Amino acid sequence: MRNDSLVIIPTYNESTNIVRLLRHLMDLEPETDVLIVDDGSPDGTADLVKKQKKEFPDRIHIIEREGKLGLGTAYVKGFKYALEHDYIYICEMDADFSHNPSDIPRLIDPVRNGETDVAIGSRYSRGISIVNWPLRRLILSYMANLYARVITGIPVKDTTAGFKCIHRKVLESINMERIRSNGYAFQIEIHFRAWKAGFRLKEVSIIFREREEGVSKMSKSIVREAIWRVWTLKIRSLFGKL
Ligand SMILES: Nc1nc2c(ncn2[C@@H]2O[C@H](COP(=O)(O)OP(=O)(O)O)[C@@H](O)[C@H]2O)c(=O)[nH]1
Ligand SMILES: [Mg+2]
Repeated sequence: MRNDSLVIIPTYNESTNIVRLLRHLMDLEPETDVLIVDDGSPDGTADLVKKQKKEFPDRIHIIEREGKLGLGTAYVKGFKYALEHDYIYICEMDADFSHNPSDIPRLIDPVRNGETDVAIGSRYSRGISIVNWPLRRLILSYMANLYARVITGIPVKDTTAGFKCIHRKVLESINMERIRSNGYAFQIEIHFRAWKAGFRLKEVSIIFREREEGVSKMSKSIVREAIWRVWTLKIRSLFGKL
């Protein structure tokens, strides 16, 4: 019997984080299952996951892809897996401890008790709760969020948040084949589609910490994608073609 919640974690070269993270997640109460979507990490992340899986064969799952195909398509794979395997509460999370695994129950709870359909771990709902980011990165993220919010109208402060819990009915209503974004824009797109479909979004304040191990995979092209993508989303929705 599987648990009713699944935490999906895309990974690319997270060997310095993944073992500790999985241990932490396996200790959570109530229990949740975990799905790692690894893009053929050259550092052997997938092998470490498979080793841990031996201890928790029913709770740790892994999808291995051939190469670095991006965050968006990794999540789409993960969402499809979650729906096929009847999970009800489906979470997104990074592997680098920027998201505190202990916050997972705080995201699942409001969805489970019917308070909201999507619970978003927010860095901007109570001032700014980000630790160890250089000012440049903070300003970039803050401005990107403001920009995305003003253009799309999504009623949340942290539109690019990658830490959340989504009820399966939201994912069932979204046509995954139409999702085109791959980086930060992917998070904006999920929030936009959920909100336009009439679902409720709620921000849960979290503290976000910059990774201490491994390296960031953010790139200029991911930022550029987000700049354009908000306009396409907005315009398509105006013409009823989301
Ligand atoms: N499967 C997969 N995971 C990725 C890819 N790019 C980034 N990730 C993972 O996505 C999460 C967030 O990426 P990160 O590099 O920390 O981005 P940042 O937090 O914006 O600096 C981490 O768990 C990464 O390992 C990718 O192309 N494929
Ligand atoms: Mg990170």
